[in-house]
Amino acid sequence: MKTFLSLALVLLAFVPCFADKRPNILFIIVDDQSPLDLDIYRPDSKQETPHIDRLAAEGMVLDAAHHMGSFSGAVCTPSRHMVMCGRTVWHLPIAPKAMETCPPEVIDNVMAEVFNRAGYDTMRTCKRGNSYRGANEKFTVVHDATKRGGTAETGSAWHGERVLEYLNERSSNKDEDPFLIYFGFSHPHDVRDGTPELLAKYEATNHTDKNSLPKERDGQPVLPNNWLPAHPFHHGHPGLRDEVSVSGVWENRDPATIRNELGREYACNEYIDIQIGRVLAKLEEMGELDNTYIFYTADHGMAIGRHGLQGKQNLYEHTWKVPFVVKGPGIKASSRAPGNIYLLDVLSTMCDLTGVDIPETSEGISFKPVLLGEKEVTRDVLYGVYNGGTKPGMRSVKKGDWKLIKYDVLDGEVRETQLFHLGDNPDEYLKEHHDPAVAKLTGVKPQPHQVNLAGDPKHAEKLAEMEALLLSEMRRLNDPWRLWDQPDDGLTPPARKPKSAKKNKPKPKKPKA
Ligand SMILES: [Ca+2]
Ligand SMILES: [Ca+2]
Repeated sequence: MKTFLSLALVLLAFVPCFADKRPNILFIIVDDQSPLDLDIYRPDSKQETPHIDRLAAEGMVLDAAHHMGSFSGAVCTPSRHMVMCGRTVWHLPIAPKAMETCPPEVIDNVMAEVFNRAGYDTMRTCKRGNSYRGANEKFTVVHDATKRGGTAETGSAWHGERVLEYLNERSSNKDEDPFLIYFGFSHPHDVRDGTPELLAKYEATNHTDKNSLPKERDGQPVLPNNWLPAHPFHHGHPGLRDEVSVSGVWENRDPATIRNELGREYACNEYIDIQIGRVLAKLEEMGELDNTYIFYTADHGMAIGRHGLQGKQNLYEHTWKVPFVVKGPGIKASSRAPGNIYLLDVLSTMCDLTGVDIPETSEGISFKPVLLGEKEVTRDVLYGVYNGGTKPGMRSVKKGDWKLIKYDVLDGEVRETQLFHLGDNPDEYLKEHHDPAVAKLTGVKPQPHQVNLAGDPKHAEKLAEMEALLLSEMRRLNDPWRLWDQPDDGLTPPARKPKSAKKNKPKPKKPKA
């Protein structure tokens, strides 16, 4: 009897009272979406996403959320690793020098593992591939499949259904544990096959004929204001899939192709938004909506015609930045802050918001103080890299309104420096945007000062300051490369792995007997 009583007392001590029920987390991540497609970042966008707008109206929009970059053409892969483990780009378990820069215990401290240990129920649905498989498998319930079709079963509704199923099951089981749901989508990554109704709304077609151009129609999204018919110099990754072989775009950058492709993207975005709406309605019905932190983001941005580029392998704002919205307890409605965050800060922030210990392997900085309105930013300086093509690749650094991008590619053939004042030139206009033929198509005539300022003697001091800042970030973050005009720091860059190394490896000759 005595044992029974003490057991009952122990049990009672662990029954959570409703008042301090721990908050749930719904983490929504889409694949390949520029923040500039969305109304919340570009109010004149034709894009309609009422449920994302609702999250923004009831929560906070971050204006300077970035991914740290990639050493691979598949930018998704490092980006999704950073989300899962909170490590900086060169310290990831798949980084070129991971043996020296990443401890093996990272896998025991990835998002799902941390929250499983903390007593959360964890569930995930997302695309398959170009991801952190070991970390994905840690979710207790996993429904991964790549769904980029134009029907409910083959498109984004499939991911929505998995979350609804999971929530329905929890309701019928009266499961009271807090949950972490990783609600990932496969779209708007190409192929951007929208549903017929939404394609019709944005007047786009699922264009498949490489030998013709799609029709340009009035109701399509307009040409992006920083559109160019071609990038002014080679981006440094010859044969890059996203720039040459995406179905519907290929190497075309003409207005008809770009407007149609944006229409397709918008159709996919709105279909995602509909799924988000269904899940929000379910959470509301369950009485969980107000006790859930809801994150909305993408793994990286996307060019689709901006600066003459199509893919995700560049460091202009349209691609380096990600959309980022958070709604939840304590976050002021319709609030906004720059944040200066990276996707790799998500894990630390989730822990901080829910009172879970931040794992030591996470290098992210919690932006909870930003969400609660106590701070505007978590850091002053942001660093970015694209290094998936020829080496050392592209680097960027941003501080306040100033941003530097450098290109050192194609064995020294391209060595370029761009300096932008983002306050004066947020769309990063180059001199090519001033070409009357371009301005006629975009309807945008940039101001004379809206150019790359790197060659302007008036800004020589600022340029030197930003160059020094970039070098110090590269050193601080263990970037294993240096650019042509930087000291080599005695580094031995990682050995190049030619793309053909795996696929076309010649069969070893049989040793002669
Ligand atoms: Ca992606
Ligand atoms: Ca449970």
